[in-house]
Amino acid sequence: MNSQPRRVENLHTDKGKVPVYATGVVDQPWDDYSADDHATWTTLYARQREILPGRACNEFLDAQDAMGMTADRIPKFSDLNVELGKATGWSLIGVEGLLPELDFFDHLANRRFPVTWWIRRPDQIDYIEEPDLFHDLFGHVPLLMNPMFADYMQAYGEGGLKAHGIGEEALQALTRLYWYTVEFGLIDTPEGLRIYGAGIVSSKGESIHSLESDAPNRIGFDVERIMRTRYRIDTYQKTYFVIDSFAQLMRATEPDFTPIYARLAELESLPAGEVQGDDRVFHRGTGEGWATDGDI
Ligand code: HBI
Ligand code: FE
Repeated sequence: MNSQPRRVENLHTDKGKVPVYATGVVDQPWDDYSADDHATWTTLYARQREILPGRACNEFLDAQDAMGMTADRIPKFSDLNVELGKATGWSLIGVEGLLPELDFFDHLANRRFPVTWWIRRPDQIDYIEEPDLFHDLFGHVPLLMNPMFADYMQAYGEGGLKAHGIGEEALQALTRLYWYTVEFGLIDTPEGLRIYGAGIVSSKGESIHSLESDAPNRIGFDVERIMRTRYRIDTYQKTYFVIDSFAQLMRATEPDFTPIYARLAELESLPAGEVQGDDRVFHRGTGEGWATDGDI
């Protein structure tokens, strides 16, 4: 009987929520999932797949189907690893939850994606503050089937290991890059604006808000602009960055970031919700498409 891994809750202290990091890799205790756990997966999966066609990019939806993810029950990491291994050489490992950056980067650099082994409780079905199995498995894993995105994720991990050696500003810059692409990224496609970020596709409210609300800014992808931009973790995003393709993401990680970090160290960070003069604004309202000068 493998020891049932403990669910590591964030420590709630008088200074607020302090994430408790546990870096161990745990086997997915698939036989121990309760009927409630599978029912939570089914409810969330069906709810998201109800609204994502036409909102999530086709690469996400097609990959999710291709790898055999269904609403029926919580997928087995071992089953998904067969498909992932064939497609891009990635594999899933079970973890307790958030990992210290260095551990996280090392896994990504070696094409291992850490997935939280436990799923939220029924009373948390609409919102949970930390990444659970649904966020990781439903949100992050399908795009690892896409070769270009899979390459970006590994390059991101390698960049993270380098940044860890450089210092805090470099780490902060990379965390913002992850946040505004992997977690909350949008992509411009011939069919229109679509979602690829895991934090959006795993949230019903934000899947609708990110594309259809007039509140947030939608700005053309620019690595330095992203690395300067602060973000909020407790509300819908005030700014989304829009890529033209996954190839654009991959190209962005090719240069050495050291000169960028040096420039950033001289600049103020930017608030999450403001448009800057030279931003490429993706204009909504009068149909989709890049705003022409002056109509920002
Ligand atoms: N740990 N398990 C896990 N999953 C994440 O997505 C994750 C993490 N640790 C750090 C982290 N993400 C972010 O700070 C990245 O920007 C590094
Ligand atoms: Fe995430």
